[in-house]
Amino acid sequence: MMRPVMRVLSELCVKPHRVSYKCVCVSSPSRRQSHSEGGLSEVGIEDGLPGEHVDGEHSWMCGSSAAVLSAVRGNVQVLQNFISEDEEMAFLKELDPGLKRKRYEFDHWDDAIHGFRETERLQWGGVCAGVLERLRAAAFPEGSPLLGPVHVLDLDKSGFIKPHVDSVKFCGSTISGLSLLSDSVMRLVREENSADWVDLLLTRRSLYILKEEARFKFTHEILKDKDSFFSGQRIPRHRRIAVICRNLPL
Ligand SMILES: O=C(O)CCC(=O)C(=O)O
Repeated sequence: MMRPVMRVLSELCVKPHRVSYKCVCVSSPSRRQSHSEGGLSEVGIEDGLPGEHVDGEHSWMCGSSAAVLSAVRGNVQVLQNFISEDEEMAFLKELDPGLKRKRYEFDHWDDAIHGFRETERLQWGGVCAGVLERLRAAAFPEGSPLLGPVHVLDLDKSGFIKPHVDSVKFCGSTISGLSLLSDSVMRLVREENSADWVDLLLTRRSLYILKEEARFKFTHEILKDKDSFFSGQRIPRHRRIAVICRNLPL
């Protein structure tokens, strides 16, 4: 029987997506690479296109074209240093004892995620409850009904999340997650044209917000350590814990 927690990622919110992203770009695109064969080009930090970046987004977002960046702009955001080191410690203190009693799983039934353990949590201690209040205020429209339990996803250093599209059936317009313990790269690839991609640099202690089209018209994934590059720069992936909130469908 499927355990209740497994339903959160696999049944309620995630529809695994097996379209051939890999043949487009197996490793993170790099400025040093030629993308002519795969038809990829990159708009990133050093392209000298100041008009393509707003509010310092070049430090956390790059993509295959100015058009794809425009398409997701407004529906993706990464707020760096959203929590302090002390707040990160508070989450670890609450979460680690429970997580450490579980084993990382490497053979998920639907193959969407590899090397993970997870839990849900409804009640939080003071510091974490305060951070979650801040997260909700930053990420969700006022009054938007939220999925009660917060989803906690612990990826082993060798773990990764494959490209998938979130199901609209059980989750609303927005997903927002805190990244603890490690930087990572989240890649979005347009479902209808896999040459269109956007990479988000999720720095340790940042908050990401994904909304609307960015969730439903693009797949998202967390890159494995060996593929973890952002705008040509290596982003080592260590163990990473994501604390994820979602709203309910209207
Ligand atoms: O680990 C993360 O932050 C991403 C989780 C995810 O892909 C999802 O919940 O759909």
